Amino acid sequence: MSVLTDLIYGGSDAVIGLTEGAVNDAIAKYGPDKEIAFPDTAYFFPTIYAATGVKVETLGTLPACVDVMKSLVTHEEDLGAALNAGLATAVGAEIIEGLKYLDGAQPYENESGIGFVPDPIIRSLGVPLVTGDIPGVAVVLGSTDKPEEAAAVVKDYQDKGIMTFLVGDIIEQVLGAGVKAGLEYRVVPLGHDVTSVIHVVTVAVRAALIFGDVKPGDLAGLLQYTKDRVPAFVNTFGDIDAVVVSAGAGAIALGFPVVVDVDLGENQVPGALESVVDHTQTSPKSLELRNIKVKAKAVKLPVSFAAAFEGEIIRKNDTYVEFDSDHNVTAELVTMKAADEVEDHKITIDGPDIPENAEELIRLPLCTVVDVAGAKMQPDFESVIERKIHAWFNYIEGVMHTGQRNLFRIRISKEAFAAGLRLKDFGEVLYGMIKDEFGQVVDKCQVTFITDADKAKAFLDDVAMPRYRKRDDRLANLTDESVDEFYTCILCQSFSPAHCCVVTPERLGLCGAVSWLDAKATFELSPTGPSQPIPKEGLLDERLGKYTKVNEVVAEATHGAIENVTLYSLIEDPMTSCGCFECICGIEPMSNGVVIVNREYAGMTPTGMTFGELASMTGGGVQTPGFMGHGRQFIASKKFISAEGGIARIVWMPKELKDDVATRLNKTAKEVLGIDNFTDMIGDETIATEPDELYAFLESKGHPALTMEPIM
Ligand code: SF4
Ligand code: NI
Ligand code: CU1
Repeated sequence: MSVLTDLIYGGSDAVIGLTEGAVNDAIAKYGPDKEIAFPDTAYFFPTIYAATGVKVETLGTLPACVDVMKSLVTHEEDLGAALNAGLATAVGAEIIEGLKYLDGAQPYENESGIGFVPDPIIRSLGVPLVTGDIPGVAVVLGSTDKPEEAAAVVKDYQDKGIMTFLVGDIIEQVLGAGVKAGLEYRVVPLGHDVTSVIHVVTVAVRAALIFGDVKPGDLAGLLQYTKDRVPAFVNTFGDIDAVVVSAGAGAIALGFPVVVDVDLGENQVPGALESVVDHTQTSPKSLELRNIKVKAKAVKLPVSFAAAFEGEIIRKNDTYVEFDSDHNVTAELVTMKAADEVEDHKITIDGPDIPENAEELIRLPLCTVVDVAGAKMQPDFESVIERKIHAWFNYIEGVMHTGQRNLFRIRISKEAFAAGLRLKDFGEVLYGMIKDEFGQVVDKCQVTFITDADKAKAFLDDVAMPRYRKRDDRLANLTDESVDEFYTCILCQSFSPAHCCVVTPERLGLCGAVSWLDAKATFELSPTGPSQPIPKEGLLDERLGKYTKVNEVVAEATHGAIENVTLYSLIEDPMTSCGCFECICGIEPMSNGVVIVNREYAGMTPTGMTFGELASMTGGGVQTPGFMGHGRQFIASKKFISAEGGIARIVWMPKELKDDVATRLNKTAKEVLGIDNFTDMIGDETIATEPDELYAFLESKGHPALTMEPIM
C-alpha cells in the first residue's frame, strides 16, 4: 500500500471506531427513540441525507449509517476507493458532531468556534457568491509554529473577499496575530476538533440541496455539484495525522483541492493534494488549483478595502469622526451632467477637512456629490450608482456606513484615521469603483464633499431634495403597465442552474437586490450579461400575468427547464426560486391566506413550519405551487400574488417584517382594499403561532382573507 492510501484508511478506520463507540454510548444512555437534530436546518444530517436519502431524526437511525460508513471503506489500493473512505470519514464526523447537539446542547457556545451553520445563513450567502463578491471558500485547519505566516494567508483571503473557515488551534493563532474574525469579517472559526470541519462540508452539501435541486440520495449528482459549483479548497498547517488526511480525502472526493504545508514528496496528487512549504505561495497556489480569479482592486487606500469589511461595526467609542443626519446636514447624490460640466477624477473638499489630532469625537456635515457624464448614461442609472455608495464605503476597513440619500451615518474609526484614511480617499473610492463597475456608461466622474454647514444646507434644500422627489415620482409611476419590457436575471444560475428571475417594475428579484432599474442598468453595462430584456408581448392572461414572450425567454434562459411562468400567481406556474430569497410565502389553509416569513426569523409559524422548512419546499429553480420566494419590497406591491387576491391574503408575518413593511403595505391596502392600518389585522408571533389561535385573531379583526373564495 502507498503511504497515502495507508494513511487515509488508517484515519477512516479510526473515525469509524470513534463513531461506532459514540453512537453505542448515546443509544445506551438515551435509547434509540431519542430525537436528534442539528439546529435550524431542514436537511437533517445533511451529508447523510444528501448522499443516501436517509433522514436522521432519532439515534436509532445511526447504526445503519455506521454500516454504510464501513461499506465505503474497502481498503482497496486505488485512489478512487480511498476517496470513498474519505467520504466515510465525513459521515463519521457528521455523526460525532451531531451527537454534541443532543438534548438541545449548544456545544460551541463557550468555544471560540460557531459549529453548525444554520440554513438561513447559507441562503444569505447566495447573492454574494453568485456575484463573485465572495469568490471562494477556504478551509484552513491545523496548528502552526508560524502564526504570523498563517495570519498573512488568512488576511490575504480576507482581502480578496474569500470566506475562510478555521478549524483547530489555528483559530487562536490567527486571531492572536491580529486577524479580525466573525461572519461579518468572512473569517469564521468553526471549532477545535478536526471533526468540526464537517460544518463547512455540510454548507457545500446543503448548497447542492438548496440551490442545485440535487435530490437526496443522488451521491453522484451531489459530488458533481460540489466539484463544479462550490469554489472551496482546503489548507492544512502543521503535521498531518491519519484522521486529517482521511478528512482531506473526503474534501478531495467533493472536488476541493487540499494544500498542505508539509512536504509529501511523491505522495502528492497533482491538482488534488499538493505540498506548498512556502506560506507566501499557499494562497496563490490554492486559488490556482480551484481556478478562482480575483479581480484586481480598483482602489488603493492606507487601510484595507475589501468586501469582507462590509459588515464591520464601528462603535461610538472607537469613532474618530462621524457624519450623521441626527446631528448635521447630510446628503448623497449622484447626478448625470453634460460632458463639459464634469472634470474627470477631480476630487474637491468644499469646507473644512476632518481636523487632525482631535481629542473628542468630531461631528461634521457631509454632502457627497458625485457628478457623472457619459454618452450612454441615463438619468435612471443615477440611483443605481448612488445606492452602491453604501457598499463601497463599507468595504473600507474602519468605516461604517448606514442609510442613504439625506439620512445616513458614516463613522471613521480612530484606528483608520490614524492609519492615514482621509476624506479624499473616499473620493478615490467613489471614482475608482464607479469607473470599474459603471465604466460602460460613465466616461467622466468628479466628486465633491461639502462639509461647510451653510453650503451643505443649501445643497440639500435646493439640489438634493428636489432630485430625490423627482426620482420618487418617477418610481411611483413606474408600473408593469407603464414599461415596454421586463428583464431576466440569471445570476443565480451559477448555483441554481435552472433558475431565472423575471424582474418587473413592481416585482423585484427574489433576493431583494435587483430592481427593474438595476436589471436595466445591468443590461446596458453588459449587453450579453445576466439580464436580458423581455419585450412585453403576447399577453395570454392579464390576471395571472402570463405572456407568450415571457415564457419563451424564460424557457431559453433555463435551457428548457421552465416553459410556463406567471408573474402574479402563487398557484399557477409561479415564478421559480433559487434559494437566496429574502422571504418565503406559503399557504395557511385554515385562514385561507398566506404567511410570509423572512430569513432572519428563526421561530415557528402557523403553518407548522419554520422559515427553513418552508424554504426547503421550493428552490433549485423548480416551481412549487403554493410556495414562493420573493423580496421584502414585493410585499407592498399591488402585484403581490394579485392572481389570488393580492395583499388581502396576507394573514401572518414575523413582527419585525411586519413593522418593516408597514408604511408601504398600509398605503397599498388603503388604496386597493380601502382598509386603514391593514397591518393591525395581520398576525405575528406575539399574537399567534398556532393556526386556530391565528384564525380566532383574524376573525376578531374581520380580516378579508376569511371571506374570500378558497385559495386552492
Ligand atoms: Fe439571483 Fe434572481 Fe437576485 Fe438575479 S434577481 S441575483 S437571479 S435572486
Ligand atoms: Ni481554543
Ligand atoms: Cu438566488
